[in-house]
Amino acid sequence: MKRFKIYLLVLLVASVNFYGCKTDKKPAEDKTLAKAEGISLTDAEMEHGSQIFFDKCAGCHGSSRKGATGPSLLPDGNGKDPATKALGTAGLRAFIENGTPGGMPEWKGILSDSDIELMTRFLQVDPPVVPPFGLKEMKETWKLIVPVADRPTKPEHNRNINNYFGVIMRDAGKVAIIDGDTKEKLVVLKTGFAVHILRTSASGRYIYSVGRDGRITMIDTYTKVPQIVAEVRGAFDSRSVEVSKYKGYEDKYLVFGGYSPSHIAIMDAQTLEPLSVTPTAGNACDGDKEFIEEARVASIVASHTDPVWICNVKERGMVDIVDYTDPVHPKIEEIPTARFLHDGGWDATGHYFLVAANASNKIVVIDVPNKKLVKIIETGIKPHPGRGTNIKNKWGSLWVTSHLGENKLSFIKTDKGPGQWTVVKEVKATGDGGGALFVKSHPKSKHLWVDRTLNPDAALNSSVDVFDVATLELVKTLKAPEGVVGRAVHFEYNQKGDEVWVSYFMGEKSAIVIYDDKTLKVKQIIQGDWVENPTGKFNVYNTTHDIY
Ligand code: DHE
Repeated sequence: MKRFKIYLLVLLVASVNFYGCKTDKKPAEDKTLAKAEGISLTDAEMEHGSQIFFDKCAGCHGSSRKGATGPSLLPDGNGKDPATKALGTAGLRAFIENGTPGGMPEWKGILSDSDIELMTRFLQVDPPVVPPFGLKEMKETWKLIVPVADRPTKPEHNRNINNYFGVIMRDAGKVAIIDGDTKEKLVVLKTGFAVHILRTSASGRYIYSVGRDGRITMIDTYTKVPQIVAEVRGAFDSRSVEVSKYKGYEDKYLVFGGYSPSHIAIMDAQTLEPLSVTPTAGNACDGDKEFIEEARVASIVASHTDPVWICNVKERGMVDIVDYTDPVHPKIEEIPTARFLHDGGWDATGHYFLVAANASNKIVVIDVPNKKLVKIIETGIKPHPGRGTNIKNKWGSLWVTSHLGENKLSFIKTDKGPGQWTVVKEVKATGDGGGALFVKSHPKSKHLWVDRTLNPDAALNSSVDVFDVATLELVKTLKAPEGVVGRAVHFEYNQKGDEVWVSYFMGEKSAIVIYDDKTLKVKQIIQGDWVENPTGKFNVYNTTHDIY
């Protein structure tokens, strides 16, 4: 039995009406009962169960429990996955406590016994309904803190913004801005519940964060100390945000991907004023005409060659090419691919986009300028590339993915010639099992880095492997340095491409460890009260120019 420890930490929000949606209302009185055969929940229990589900389960099972990377969890089943009523209280408890070999974490010891008992009942009654959240609701949450006219027209400092790093402190709901040249922490800003990713504007001036509360926060780096200049909530739950990068549209528009409700929202990138919302519900990609209401928007990338974003609609397996020339009425072309789309990135030319259909064990390749599906490639169990990474060696130009479900790095040839769009090489990392989340290299580097964050073996999840780009042989396994205790996750290079920053989270001594990419020696360890479970790190230059 796989023994994943803490996957998503306990983050309780005092009072909620829907998953993570804060209200000022007092907790509901315990009178209305949600009922199924022999099962009942008070309103307060329903609310608490919803919050636990949102924090810990919705990412894989879907907010409306219809299933995604994990199976559906509906009282009467969905014709494919078993009915939760049939699994019953004892069956559900066994799954929740022990996890599954398919990758579900083991929640015993993380959730209290009474919360596990509550979840066995919560999962046997109908899921709560997602209330509407459209343009009107979005506009009500919009806060323009510093109007454009009141912002500086040039930097108020002599620092190199291009080498700033935005670092997510997930559990604290904060983003730290660090000067990558001096390694000084410039500021730690409160950005919302469980921030997930950061992206930068095409000019590099603004950093945008998005979190699991659907909140987008816009940070200006021109001020002496970076500051929040606007905020908006795009949905109840989300994971992705991106900006317009095509010539003539720099710093103009922002796109937001809603998990719940599932939609694509476009905002003004200078102010975050919401401009339009397009729901993503629709038929699935595989032609069976199954209509999918919860069609969450997973990764989004911005094209440098056309005025479009590529938005990946997870449950439907649709790649949506969103033309933002008219942001109020965006033209969206859908390309049917494979379920369930998750994370991905550009090939080295910026012409092709590769995305993991993780539950189908596939990587989908899209020719973006021609809006065409090129190929669907079988790679391994649950590919999880992050944005992937591009390297070049005797096998050609290769885009790399790691896997969550098995110990495998797959190298897909992206340049023309024999073997294009096939896996030309596979390599194993140290030890057994999967659990890898991210890979990273840099055009100037001779190294390829991979983590094993969700591997149950503490020795593996706290270390990273470094491979030689030319030979694809393992160069070294780097253990967590002394004084650092946690799981290693996610990599980012500095602007020059000679340092690698690694986060250590979910342990007693969080840190950001900076390695010299040439010597693989530790250059600096960033720790302190403010370094709380760091996750993603985003260098302004690399994020703006999609260097990975
Ligand atoms: Fe992520 C990227 C969704 C769990 C850290 N994560 C993404 C993206 C998606 C996603 C759709 C791509 C965004 C893009 O490119 O536009 N992640 C999800 C989930 O649904 C999931 C499985 C469960 C959940 O409830 O969130 C999940 N992710 C995690 C984690 O547990 C991680 C390790 C820590 C955390 O934040 O909870 C984590 N995800 C990240 C990071 C990225 C990311 C650091 C950005 C990678 C990059 O280099 O761009």
